[in-house]
Amino acid sequence: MADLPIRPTDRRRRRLLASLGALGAGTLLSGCDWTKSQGVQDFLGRTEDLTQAAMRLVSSREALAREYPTSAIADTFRPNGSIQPQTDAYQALVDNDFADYKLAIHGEVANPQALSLAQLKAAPARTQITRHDCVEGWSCIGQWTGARLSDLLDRAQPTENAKYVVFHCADHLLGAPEPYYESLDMIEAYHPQTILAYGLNGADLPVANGAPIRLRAERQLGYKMAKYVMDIELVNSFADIQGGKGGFWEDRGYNWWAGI
Ligand SMILES: Nc1nc2c(c(=O)[nH]1)N[C@H]1C(S)=C(S)[C@@H](COP(=O)(O)O)O[C@H]1N2
Ligand SMILES: [Mo]
Repeated sequence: MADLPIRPTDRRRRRLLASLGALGAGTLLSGCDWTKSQGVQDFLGRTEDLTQAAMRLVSSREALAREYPTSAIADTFRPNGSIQPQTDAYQALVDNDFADYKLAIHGEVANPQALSLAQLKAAPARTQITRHDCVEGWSCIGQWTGARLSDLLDRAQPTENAKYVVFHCADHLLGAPEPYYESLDMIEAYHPQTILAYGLNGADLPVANGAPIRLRAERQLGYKMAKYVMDIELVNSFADIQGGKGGFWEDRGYNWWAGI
């Protein structure tokens, strides 16, 4: 019998495993890596065509992103994208130290929520030291503290129709008419390292990094981690939201699936 041809899915899996190995060996960076790391660039290039399904074949829904020792934390967490939202509404929140901030959780939920920052800080929390990987080719290690999204979603009680969690932000990146937004599926949203962070390196989250809260979804690339989250909407489809692709950068051509 002739050799069995390698199925495309096997080839993709093998390529993924190889790139995970390359990332591990070549890019164990401490602090911020300001150079365009070749490891990250190769990794991103090679994983671009991976589907979410292929990714899930090699990492379980519970697998944790790597966590680091405190010695690996960068002095300053490099800010990127919007660093100071320009709207009057956001400036008013800053001026009052976010005392008037309320996070709405709405859409496909049985029990909509409106949570103050104090309520978010009182919710079950997690602290994690992780490496953030931006598609622009830099990485940075920081310690994040925040409310576990799983607990907040449980309070809101997603309906049977809920397939995605959409994060609507305060900022208009690149002067866009509509604000930045991002989304996760329910598996990533319920992952134990998915938190709404209000703390960075033991202090309040700075405005440059997304105050008062920003998403951390540690198995995803940087652009998924929405800063300045103003409300969270559970939906069955992205079709009616902005460009319909599930995120600011997705509407401009990036992959929706940004798992690493
Ligand atoms: N609201 C909002 N969230 C955002 C962005 C942004 O411009 N606006 N940029 C994304 C990108 S590309 C990256 S790499 C990270 C940067 O987070 P940082 O500023 O804490 O480094 O935020 C992501 N989330
Ligand atoms: Mo990024």
